[in-house]
Amino acid sequence: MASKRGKLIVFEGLDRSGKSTQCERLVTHLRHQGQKVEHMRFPDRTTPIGKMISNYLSGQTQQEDHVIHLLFTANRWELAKAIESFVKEGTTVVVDRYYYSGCVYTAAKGVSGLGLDWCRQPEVGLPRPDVCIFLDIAAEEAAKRGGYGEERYERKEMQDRVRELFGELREHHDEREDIVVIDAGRGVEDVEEAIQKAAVKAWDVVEQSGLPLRKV
Ligand code: 2DT
Ligand code: MG
Repeated sequence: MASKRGKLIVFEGLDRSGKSTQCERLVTHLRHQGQKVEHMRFPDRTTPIGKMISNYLSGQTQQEDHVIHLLFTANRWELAKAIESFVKEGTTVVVDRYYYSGCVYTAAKGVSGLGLDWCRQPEVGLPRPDVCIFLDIAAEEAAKRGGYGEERYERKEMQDRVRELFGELREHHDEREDIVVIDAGRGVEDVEEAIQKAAVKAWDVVEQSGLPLRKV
């Protein structure tokens, strides 16, 4: 019998929506169940491209808007093969942010010609998540959780626009984005429970259908 493949699970949401906390909790939960799990995050600031992105986000360097968009995308492409290999060998990959952030954060800048559709093109062909868990919270609520940091994009107006665009991505491209919305304005345990349910559901679909890992 062919061994079961791993799953690709992505977390998305605004800054301070609880992504990192919930990613860690899900990883721990799955490992306790005896599953092999790899935890990744984008941007992955450890690669040479990731370092350029990190310097841009901290304000140390400037980048033209198309250029930084493509660097974020390239940062995913550098790890695409690794993700595919993990999934193939039976390891589940849990990812903190992915191409959805890539599309909406660039589009939220409002630069002419840099809409959601343009932004999504260079992502086409990346490993496609089995489920994207979107932690939904209003920007005001998120800001109450210790406030925003110093990085580029961590401003209320930008966050409001990002949330609207996540909504557009879901509504207009429902069938290709695999997004499940979770109300993240609740307590940590309630959110965690909702996430586990969503993960199990996506899981069952993959197991029962024998669906291979697809491409964006
Ligand atoms: P973190 O705060 O999660 O480190 O993210 N971003 C992220 C983009 O603009 N494009 C992308 O492709 C990704 C993955 C979101 C740092 C910031 O980078 C933004 C917040
Ligand atoms: Mg941040």
